[in-house]
Amino acid sequence: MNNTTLLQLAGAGVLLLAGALAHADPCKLELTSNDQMQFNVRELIVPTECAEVEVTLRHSGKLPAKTMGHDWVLAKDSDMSGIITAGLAAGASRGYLPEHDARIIAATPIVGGGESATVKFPTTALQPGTRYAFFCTSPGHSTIMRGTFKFGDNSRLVRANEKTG
Ligand SMILES: [Cu+2]
Repeated sequence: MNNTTLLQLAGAGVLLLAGALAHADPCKLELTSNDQMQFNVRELIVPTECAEVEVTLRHSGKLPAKTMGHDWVLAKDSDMSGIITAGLAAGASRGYLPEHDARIIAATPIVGGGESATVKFPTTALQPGTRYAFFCTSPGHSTIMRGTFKFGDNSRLVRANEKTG
C-alpha cells in the first residue's frame, strides 16, 4: 500500500462520516427553546417513511420552569386553540395540559432552563397533507411559540428542519 492509497482511504473515511451526519435519522427531531420565549424552528417535517417519531425539546435558557417553562405539544392546527384554553384551565400543577385529551397527538412535559424532554409517538395518528401545529401551552407563550408540523412533503425536508438560530 503506497501513500496515495492511504490518503485516498483517509479521504473516504471523512466522506463517510460527513454522509452519516448529513443523513441523521429524519424520524428523530430536535428543537430548542429559550428564555426569550422562542422555539428555534418554525416548521418541522417528518417523512412518511417514519413509523415512529421522536421529538426532543431542549431549553437552552437559565430561567426555571416556574417562570419560563416550555413544552412541545402536537395537534391538528384546528385543535390548537381549544387545547391551549383547556391547558390554561388545567393549570400549572398539570403542566398546562388537559388530561386524557384525544386532540393531543403528542406532548412533552414542561422543561425549564438547562433541561430537556423527549416524546415518542407512532405516526398512525398522522395523515399526509393535514396541517398540524406544534406549540407551547405555558400561559401566553403560544402567540410566539408555535409552528407548523407536516407529515410528508419530503422535498422541503432538509430546508425546513434547519435551525433558524
Ligand atoms: Cu413556552
